[in-house]
Amino acid sequence: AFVENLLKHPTFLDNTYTTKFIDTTPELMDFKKRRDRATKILTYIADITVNGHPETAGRPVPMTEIRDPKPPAPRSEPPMGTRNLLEQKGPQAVADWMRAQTKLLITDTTMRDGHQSLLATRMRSIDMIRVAPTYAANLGGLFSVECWGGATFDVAYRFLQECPWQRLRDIRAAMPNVMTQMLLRASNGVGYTNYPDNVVQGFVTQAAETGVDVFRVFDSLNWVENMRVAMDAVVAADKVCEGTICYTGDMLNPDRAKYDLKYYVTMGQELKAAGAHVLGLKDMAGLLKPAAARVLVKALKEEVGLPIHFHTHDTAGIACATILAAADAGVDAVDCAMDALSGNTSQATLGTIVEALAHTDRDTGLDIGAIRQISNYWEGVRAHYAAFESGLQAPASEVYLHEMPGGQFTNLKAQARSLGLEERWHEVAQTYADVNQMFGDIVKVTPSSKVVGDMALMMVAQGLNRAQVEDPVVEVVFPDSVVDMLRGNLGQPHGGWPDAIVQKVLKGEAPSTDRPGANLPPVDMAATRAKLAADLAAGAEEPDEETVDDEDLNGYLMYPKVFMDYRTRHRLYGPVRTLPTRTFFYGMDAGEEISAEIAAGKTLEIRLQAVSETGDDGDVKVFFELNGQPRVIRVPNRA
Ligand code: BTN
Ligand code: 3PY
Ligand code: ZN
Repeated sequence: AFVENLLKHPTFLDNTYTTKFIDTTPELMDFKKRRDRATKILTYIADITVNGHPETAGRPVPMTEIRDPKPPAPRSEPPMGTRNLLEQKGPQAVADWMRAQTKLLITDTTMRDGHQSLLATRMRSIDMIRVAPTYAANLGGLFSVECWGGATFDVAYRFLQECPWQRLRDIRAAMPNVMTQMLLRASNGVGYTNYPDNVVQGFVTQAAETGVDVFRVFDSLNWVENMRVAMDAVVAADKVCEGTICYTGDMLNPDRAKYDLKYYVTMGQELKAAGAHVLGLKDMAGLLKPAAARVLVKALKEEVGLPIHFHTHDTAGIACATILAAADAGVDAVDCAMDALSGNTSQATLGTIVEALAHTDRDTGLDIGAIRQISNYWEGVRAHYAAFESGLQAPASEVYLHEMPGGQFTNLKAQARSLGLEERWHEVAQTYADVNQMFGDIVKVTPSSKVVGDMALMMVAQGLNRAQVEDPVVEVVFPDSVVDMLRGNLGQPHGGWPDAIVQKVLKGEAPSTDRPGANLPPVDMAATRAKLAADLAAGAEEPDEETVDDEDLNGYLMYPKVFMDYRTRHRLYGPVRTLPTRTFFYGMDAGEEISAEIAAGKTLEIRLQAVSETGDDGDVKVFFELNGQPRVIRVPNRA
């Protein structure tokens, strides 16, 4: 009944893994524990085989003949790369080298923004870790691999039943020569709300320790004041601090003068003064047009004097053109996704940029053959995630109207569908634009983008227009996130919040204009750790289930409930992160055999023999062979 309740629980979708402790401490693994972990994994497979995975129910199914994707072989030992430079000479040397060399440097975003923007962030660690040695050997000339942060942290615990820290540690170990990169929402960490300063500092320190080399730090309202705590922590950890401008509006349009060239140059100078080694230019919605990119990049290069790293999305189909314009204007590094996970709301196509610049003075120096091989691997990986495809058919210039970030677009569309508003999507898009104007034309990126999205969905669902919402005599119940933002809890936008809407939403309550972290008391780390350990011990059946290391503590501080739910499920299902993706989402067929390396050198060979009819007690017996020995697992049929 416990399993049944858990699987029915809405947050089952947040699955996990966890036992770093066991995985990294083999001497603790006696025979009994090994058997227990195997039983847990078999229980998971049996349950999914009989009842299906709740996240894939009713969704498109991968082709039946789909094969486990095989990464291309590493061609050599990993060459020296950017990570070696960072280790030997530090972050300033990396920045100096960027400016001194002439290639267009490339970050591969496939393992973070690529799948966040195309596959609802659902890519599993095993699919990334397997190909990491090939990146190290065959694409050692990449500037960095973005593989952590943004929505991936939360989704790993919540939906994939995996520890995000372990993902990072494993990628780092498998790819020792290329810098890893993460997206950090400054004081919002990898969450949707401002955290106390010591939580942000602790998180950055841990991320640096576990394996992040480049931190792209942004604030969802472009408020530099609210970025300092995170940026200082990155600098203190001796990692590359990419202080980042979020691009919004339409810079060359005189009717959108709020975000003009001067605005961006001033912010770039503030970020430099705040300690950035590199200036990030983050066009999260794909709004920067080629002509504006030319002007903006040139001005930032000349007037800020930091190397520039440009990020954009292909939502309107123009990302390659914008990147080429930026390259012409002297941008130092750009983000692309491997071909098979590029385009639409994702990044520009990596192989295409490499080809476009070959034999020019910005030649990337990357091996197009190696890129094709790796992209073919990603094509095979993507096929396993058919359930999470958005069904987006084409790029669209409508992005210039609504300005939704690529990472939010398909998510908001899915939310609209679940509210029965799918047919009214274009109305949602227009309303999103109206809400933006109502809030004073703000930067929209996580978490401010979520607030605008909440408000827009609410208005369309309730048939309210902007004039009604702003009318002091019309009663409106605002979403909590809107109230929170206008109280000042995400910080201050350029030009402040419009008075009238603040008055109406806060009903006369005075908003705060302080940096939110200034009013949040520090978390007592020792007490929190003790409480977490005690809570975990309360339900533990084995000693390893009580362990709380620094990574766990930081996971818990970001997402207390998500973390605890993950651990509860881990207790039941064990290290399911080691299962092939097909098995994780669809279970096994009779006669099928898989292997799962549950710890270094400890591989389970699992064969599904047969599945019984449902018995009078409602249970199904699932017959396995585990390393040659017969095993039977009973699970309730809930179908
Ligand atoms: C953005 O707002 O810019 C990005 C939002 C990403 C949200 C991710 S998508 C999958 C997962 N499900 C959610 O409801 N949130 C995260
Ligand atoms: C995130 O914060 O997850 C983003 O991708 C913002 O663009
Ligand atoms: Zn992005």
